[in-house]
Amino acid sequence: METKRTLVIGASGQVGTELTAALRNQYGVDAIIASDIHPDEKLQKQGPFELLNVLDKPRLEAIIDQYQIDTIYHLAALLSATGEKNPPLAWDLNCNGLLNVLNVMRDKGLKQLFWPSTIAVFGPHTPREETPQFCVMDPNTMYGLTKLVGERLCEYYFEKYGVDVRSIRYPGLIGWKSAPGGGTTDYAVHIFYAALQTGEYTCFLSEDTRLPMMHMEDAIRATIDLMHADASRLTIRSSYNISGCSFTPRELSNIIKESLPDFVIKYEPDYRQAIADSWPQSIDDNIAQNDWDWKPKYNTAKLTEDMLIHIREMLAEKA
Ligand code: AKB
Repeated sequence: METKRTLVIGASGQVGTELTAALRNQYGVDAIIASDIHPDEKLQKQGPFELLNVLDKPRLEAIIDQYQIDTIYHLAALLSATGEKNPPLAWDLNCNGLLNVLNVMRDKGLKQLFWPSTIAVFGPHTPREETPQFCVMDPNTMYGLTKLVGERLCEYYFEKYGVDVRSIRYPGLIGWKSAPGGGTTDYAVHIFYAALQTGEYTCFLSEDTRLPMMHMEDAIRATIDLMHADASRLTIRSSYNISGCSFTPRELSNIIKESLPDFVIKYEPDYRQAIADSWPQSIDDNIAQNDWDWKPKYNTAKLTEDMLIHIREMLAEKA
């Protein structure tokens, strides 16, 4: 029997770095082909790595043929803040990149695709608390609207062509192993480094901006569990709501202050405030709980403790 392998597109990003490592632990290094638009020395040393711009369909097809790929995790995207700086690129990468992957999945008969959506698919007329799976969706960022288009494409390719695509609406993701980039929720990672390194942080969102968040370990587990879930139980082929915890910058900084009493936070909201104000504050994930037994492990206090422990260790090792 031929060995089939998995391709991670966007493997150097915040999710890609941790997901690639988790998949390699589970399936072995050679079974997971990492790819990214930029060279990545660390990933290149760890195992198979290919340079790939997902907009280059012939190159995508060549990699799939070369490694006998049957499963793809397609993570490459422009996020909310960078998407507002370059809307045409966000459209091109997020929509045409996904279309390339979906067409290749269909035409080559590949087995499974994971593609992440986001809480940014919701908008100002969405119910903001305990946002349900199905409700008004009127995203007003280029990122949000490309992800909503993506969700509809995923469901269409599942219904029409039988592509086994699975997806999660990630909230803000918080981890210490990889850096976020270009998101509105990134403050919730930067704040920990600042608290430990300088003892002060200037937040680009206002103190009472409540957003749904999740520890990266929960997000990676959710992703892999959804890919392993029995297809007959899955009722959503657009993208699943999932919930971790929700907090405001003030609440997070108060928990940090319990460990670092001298920590000082200031607030200077910028253009990202309007983006955050259009998003939910908390998420109802009942369908994910029922369909594939989703349950988060981290609440805000546990997440804070874990971030402080690991970032303190990392900084000490570098010193
Ligand atoms: C962002 O802030 O853009 C992302 C997201 C919520 O999808 N972290």
